[in-house]
Amino acid sequence: MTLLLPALHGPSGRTDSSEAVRFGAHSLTYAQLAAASDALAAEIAGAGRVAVWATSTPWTVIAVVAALRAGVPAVPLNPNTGERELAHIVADSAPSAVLAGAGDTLPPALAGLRRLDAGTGAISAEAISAGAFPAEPAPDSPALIVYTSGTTGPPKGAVLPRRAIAASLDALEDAWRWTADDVLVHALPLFHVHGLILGVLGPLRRGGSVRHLGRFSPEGVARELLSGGTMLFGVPTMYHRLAGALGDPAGSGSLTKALAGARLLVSGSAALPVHDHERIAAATGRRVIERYGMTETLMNTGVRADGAPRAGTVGPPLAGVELRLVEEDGSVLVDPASIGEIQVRGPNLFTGYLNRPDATAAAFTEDGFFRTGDMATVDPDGYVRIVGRKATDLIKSGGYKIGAGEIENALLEHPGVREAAVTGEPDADLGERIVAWIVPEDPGSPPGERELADHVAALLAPHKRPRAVRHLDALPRNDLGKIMKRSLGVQLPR
Ligand code: MCA
Ligand code: AMP
Repeated sequence: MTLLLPALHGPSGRTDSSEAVRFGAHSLTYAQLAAASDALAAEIAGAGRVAVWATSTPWTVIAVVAALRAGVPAVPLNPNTGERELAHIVADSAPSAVLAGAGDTLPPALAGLRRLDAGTGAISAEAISAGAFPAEPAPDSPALIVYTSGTTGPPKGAVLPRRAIAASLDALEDAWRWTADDVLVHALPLFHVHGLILGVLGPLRRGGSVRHLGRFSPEGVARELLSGGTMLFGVPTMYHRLAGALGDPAGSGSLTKALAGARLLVSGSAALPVHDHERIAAATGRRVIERYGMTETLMNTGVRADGAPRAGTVGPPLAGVELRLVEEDGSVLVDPASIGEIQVRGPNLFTGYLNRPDATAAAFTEDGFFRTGDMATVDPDGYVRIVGRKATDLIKSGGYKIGAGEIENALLEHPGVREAAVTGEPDADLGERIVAWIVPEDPGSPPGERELADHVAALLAPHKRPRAVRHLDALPRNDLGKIMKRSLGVQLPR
């Protein structure tokens, strides 16, 4: 059976001293990562599911690799998650333990769980004895459960099987000629697909390495790319900030050199504006390539390393991915140049939403295609162009997907809010910024912008906080009482 991480768990794994991961001054070789994760795996073997306190540290890598080694599904948790969202995720995923770093302080919502700290301790002699770990679990067995927002209600847990991770990473290997010699640089959070699966499991599956910046900064990107980094992964907000830094006369020299010298600059999670593409190309002579994915589908399309990057396109379907555009009535588009919803099928897909058979059934067509909700056209050479989203109630801000409904519910819990509607507005840095339209309980003393932002951050997560609050006397509603968001000046998909 093919192993998910052969470089760590295979008979000819990399037990040498080559670097696997580096976070600032803290790095782990393949041998150290294998020993530390095996030690933790021995402790969690047989557990039903484990949560991982997914800080941007080597502890998260050890914990996730340990869970994969033990064949125990892992639920990565955003350490900034607010109390309401965290309580939902814990109740829904019912982990039997939480894996964290030794110094981490965990919130009360996790207090009832057995805590195991990821350490760099070596595996015990007993655990190392033959049979301590199961063989590679079945390809369809769950590896990770990643929570993702929908238009309404709390986030849903997307169950990602091992075969989806392996298939998607191998399709990227093919598209990008990704090898063990690559050193990936990024600063993405480790509780989503982009940062964790592509950004950590990607290098580990290839036997290469990753350098995580801890926190994004153009200086950090320049430093790591100039000292051996070959690839950069980021969300459009990061490329927007890099484009800005390139235009800054003070210190842009090393960044220009760093970006110009990288083998591959890859953007994903949201659309990279053409303006930022062009600013980076003009300053460095290098073009950023885009790939298109989703928590539920992992990666669907991508511009190939030897392909022609074109601003505004996300490239052709990756190996093994069937992609089609459909009309509103579900019929497959005959003219791909007209706009349709993207549907995908392939080994890269999730198996369903945890505890949500209704949502899972609604997400798939009868013939097994996943309805992405993304609207696109296809160029004559097969390059996909995403032109918008079906749902206006999904907001992409800083590369995070956020449902308007969950923020509206949180706002309505504030005593000063009588009615609330949330929209996304174009934002040069974040792509979209969250705007809250509220009818205050007392128009004479409405809750302040900061107060509402803190309220949402504490209940849900800081990236879900409104960046602007607008007061209204009443929300515009149609005859059925439904809020007419178009009247709030929301930018709808073209
Ligand atoms: C701010 N903060 C607060 C508040 N305001 N905390 C509590 N209450 C508040 N009111 C904190 C934040 O938690 C954060 O803390 C810090 O202040 C800065 O927050 P913010 O300004 O919002 O963010 P930023 O620093 O400007 O971040 C921009 C970013 C970020 C770095 C681009 O948005 C980001 O990392 N985006 C990546 C999203 C991503 O990975 N998406 C992938 C999912 P602290 O300092 O502790 O952080 S999509 C996916 O996976 C699919 C498959 C795909 O296609 O890729
Ligand atoms: P998430 O559900 O957080 O994984 O986000 C997935 C969504 O991000 C997709 O459905 C798209 O709307 C969007 N997305 C991801 N990559 C791209 C891209 N390269 N260009 C445009 N949108 C993207």
